[in-house]
Amino acid sequence: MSGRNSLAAAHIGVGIGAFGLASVMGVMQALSLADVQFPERSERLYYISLTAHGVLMALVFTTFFIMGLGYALSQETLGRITGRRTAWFAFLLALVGTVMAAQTILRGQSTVLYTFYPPLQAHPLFYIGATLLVVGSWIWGGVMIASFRSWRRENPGVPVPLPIHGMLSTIIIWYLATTGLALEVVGMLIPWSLGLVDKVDPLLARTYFWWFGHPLVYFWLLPAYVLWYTVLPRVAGGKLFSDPLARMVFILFVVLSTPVGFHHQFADPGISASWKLAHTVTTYAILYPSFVTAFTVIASLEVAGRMKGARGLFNWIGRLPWGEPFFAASALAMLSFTFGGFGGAINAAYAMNSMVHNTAWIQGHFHVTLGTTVTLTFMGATYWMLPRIVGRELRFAGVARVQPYLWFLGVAIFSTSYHIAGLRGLPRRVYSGALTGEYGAEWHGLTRVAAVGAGVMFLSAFLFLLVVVATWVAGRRAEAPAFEFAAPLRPVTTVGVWDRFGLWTVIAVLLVAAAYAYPVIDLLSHARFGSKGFQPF
Ligand code: HEM
Ligand SMILES: [Cu+2]
Repeated sequence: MSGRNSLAAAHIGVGIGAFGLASVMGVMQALSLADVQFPERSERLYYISLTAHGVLMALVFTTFFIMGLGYALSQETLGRITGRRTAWFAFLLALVGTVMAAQTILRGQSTVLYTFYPPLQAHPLFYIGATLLVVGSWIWGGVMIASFRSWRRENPGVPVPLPIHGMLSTIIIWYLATTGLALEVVGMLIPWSLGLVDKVDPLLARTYFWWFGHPLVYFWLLPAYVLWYTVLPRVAGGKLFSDPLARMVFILFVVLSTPVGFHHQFADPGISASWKLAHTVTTYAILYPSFVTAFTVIASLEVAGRMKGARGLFNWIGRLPWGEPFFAASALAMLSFTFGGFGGAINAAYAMNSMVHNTAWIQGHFHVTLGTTVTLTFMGATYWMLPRIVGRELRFAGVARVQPYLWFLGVAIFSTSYHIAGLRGLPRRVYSGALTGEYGAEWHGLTRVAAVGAGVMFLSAFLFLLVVVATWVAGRRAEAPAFEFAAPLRPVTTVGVWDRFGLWTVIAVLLVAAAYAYPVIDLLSHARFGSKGFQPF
């Protein structure tokens, strides 16, 4: 592989490879839940698979894809990647870490699910491998920042290109988030798994995990927003409705995405109700930048429809390029997000949360959000980007046109079923929907319907991989099309307050400290909650 976008191509290739492997596991899990017999079906295999699926999808696919996207955007908008050798070193580090962690999962030594809560204990190489993946991503962030600074020296007084504004925001969020993860993994789990300390405090570990776990959501989501703001209006034939609003949105995420973690810990004892309330307030605050995004992106699409001659109130929708794979994927991703956001607001409300906590509703929810809003956008972006980074024409373009619709249909069946089954009490993370005997009858039919949805998703995943692999190895070589970004209706010409990353980072750090310092100090003074390791198998 050579060429100016080979870094991007390598990262995206690894990400999509992880996605492909994990898709096979996903469909197997759905069959198991529906009690469809297949060879080797067992509880043990279920949890190994569930851990591998969660880690490969949520951590490996997303992180590699986002790193690759970042490099492509840096190359194409700043005209450089400063520190290519370092970037390749980081790639290898992340890859070695991933393989290290994955092999301990597949051997059955790290069945800790993707949340790795103690007292579940993994093999030390699982934690060390995950750490290497994160360290690799930190170096990626460093290379991106170095590229930006080098560009800034040559272009003083010019507003940072919007795609890079979004990526830099993503990187700041990632550094804030992974600080919590490092405290948990390096400070607690690695020494504990090596036997250097005898006990860990599960509640403290969970608190660190969710310090990481919610901003993780914005680490996934912001790159999708970058694509919606900067590429989608262009593909739709229109203009970005407002550039400053987009910058404000990215910065609001930098400021607000971390101090919200307790909304995942409503059911945990040992954290006071007032701290849970404080994190609930910030959680509802962070809905606001997503509402602004919905407004701005939809307004941009309306501009596109009107530029193509639409006059009526709604007929601009029909003028949009629904047969274009990137457009269709992103539009369906946004539609899913209206449902996902609705579910998220329910999860974030203390009383309603207790109704859905740890039920199948949760897997219904995150396959709509992460599994569709983010994933489908990345799939569409792959169709858009691949010819531009490997210099080959898209193969099976007709398949690429229907594949996003198929995914949307599959998830609609899959997630609706699990949402309802969850409301009827089906727990999350069980290997059989029939385990509870007669009571299980209330949801058993739903797990079967969900398995049909999983089959449709799997078919769609397969078609996606088919297009990607065929393009990569057998696409007709062609001049790589340029990366074209949407022009704003009114361009921003000066460096404004939303470009002051240093200032916003300081505010974000202060808010993280306000949200976590007291609860963490409180937990650290309760060493009696220590727990010995628990090996499930
Ligand atoms: C072919 C498509 C997919 C199918 C059929 C599928 C199916 C499933 C099933 C049945 C579960 C088990 C739920 C449980 O027992 O609690 C699950 C869990 C999960 N899935 Fe998927 N999934 C797919 C794609 C994705 C994608 C694209 C993502 C994210 C990018 C994703 C992320 C996750 C995560 C994070 C978990 C939770 C793991 C855990 O509980 O530790 N899945 N999936
Ligand atoms: Cu959250």
